[in-house]
Amino acid sequence: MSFVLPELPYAYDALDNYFDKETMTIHHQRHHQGYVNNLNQAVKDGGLEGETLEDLLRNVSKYSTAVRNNGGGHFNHSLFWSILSPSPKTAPESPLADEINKFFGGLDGLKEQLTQAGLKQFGSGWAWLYVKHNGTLAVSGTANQDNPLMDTNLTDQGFPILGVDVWEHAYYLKYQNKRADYLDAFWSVLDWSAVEKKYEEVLAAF
Ligand code: MN3
Repeated sequence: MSFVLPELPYAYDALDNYFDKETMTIHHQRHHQGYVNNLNQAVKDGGLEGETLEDLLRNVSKYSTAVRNNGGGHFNHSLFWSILSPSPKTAPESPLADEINKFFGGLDGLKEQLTQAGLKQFGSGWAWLYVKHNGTLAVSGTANQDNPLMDTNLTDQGFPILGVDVWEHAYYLKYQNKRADYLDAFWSVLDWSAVEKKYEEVLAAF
């Protein structure tokens, strides 16, 4: 069973005021498709057919760089598309909102920390809100296509529930070098109902 590119749950131009159609099309059809294709090849080369994506990432230190980069690329982008919406829920509710208040002093505090994690990432990478293995919430940035699921992350391990792509391919056509403007736009298309759903899935798996 090969990995497949998930369809976007909205049209390529649906987020157009914030994320333009051309960027969304290239990002999904070429970048993400490329990670899927290369992951399938890397899984075949490594004799890893049948492993779930999550299990590959949890044990990624044992596998090739191609599994790490492309498995991360597939997982990260699948999460990213799923938390965006043209008609987003603009703030979380309890219980996630309570935890955000507890760890970040409110939604604005979380947005500030995530934005800083994205801005500080030198070169390509991601900024994350994730649930640590002890159940607490945390923010981190990772390079390339790494994420908090990976066992190569020694200090920031857990289950990502919100990720924002800060590779230039995610914003350069519309925002050029202005990563801060792109990160600002991200909050306008982030659907908190999708993040709440991820959070509930993670808690249910504890
Ligand atoms: Mn990307």
